[in-house]
Amino acid sequence: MIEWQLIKFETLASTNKKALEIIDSTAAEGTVIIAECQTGGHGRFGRKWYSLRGESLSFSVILYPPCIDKQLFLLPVLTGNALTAAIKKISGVNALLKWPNDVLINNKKVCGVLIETKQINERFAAVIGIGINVNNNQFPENIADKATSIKLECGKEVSTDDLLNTCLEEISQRYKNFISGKYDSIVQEAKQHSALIGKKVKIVSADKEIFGKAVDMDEVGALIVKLNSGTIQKFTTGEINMVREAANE
Ligand code: BT5
Repeated sequence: MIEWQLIKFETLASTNKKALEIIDSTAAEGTVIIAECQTGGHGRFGRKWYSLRGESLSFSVILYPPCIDKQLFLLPVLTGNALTAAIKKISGVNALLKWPNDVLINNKKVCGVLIETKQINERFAAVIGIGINVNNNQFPENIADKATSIKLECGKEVSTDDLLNTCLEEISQRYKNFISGKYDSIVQEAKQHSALIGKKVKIVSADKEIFGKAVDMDEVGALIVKLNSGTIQKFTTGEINMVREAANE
């Protein structure tokens, strides 16, 4: 199991940014950077991540995965699995994984995951940034119709400390499987909680929009899509800007 070492800050621009900075100064595996308030939290492609003091949980976990091969695409998947399990344990609410990096409750986003990597000499480092809407009652107008919080879904306040500890326990268990090459257990778990498999999807990649049906996930966490043309295509995390359920498209 990972030995977690928590470093808490009152305010940071971004926990991922801080984690990437301290990796250079020998941060141990299992270092967790937590901020009560983030002033510049970000998602993928520089998109903004909203977090509020006292309502959101924002943290970044530093890991040094031994393999730097395509199995790394399983990191966001195992993280999503862990978050889904932690939310269920803490609140009883069922959450689903929206590949590649979102966790949804009732089709609304409750967590976002941003993984950033860095090569330091021979060592490969991964910063797993996690944002969870915990006790939020409302959201900025531009995300109000697509965001939710655990409290809004289960009807009660949730302790951010308990949630953090549960998330770390769940990540630890799954990272152990990852390290020992039990990739299949990660993929199987993700398939059980997938918000996309079996659904029509619209995938935005570079400037292209691709329509099809998500049919499966492969052994390294790539989404397998049957395109409307009939062709089967695999998508890996890095190349995708956005995936949306596309009921009527
Ligand atoms: C993500 O990006 O969902 C990854 C978010 C990761 C945030 C954590 S917080 C700790 C660590 N430090 C950081 O600086 N980041 C990480 P992406 O898939 O690009 O989604 C971003 C989009 O989600 C935005 O463009 C909004 O539409 C939406 N969004 C922003 N804030 C949200 C929120 N609080 N709840 C739900 N949706 C949100």
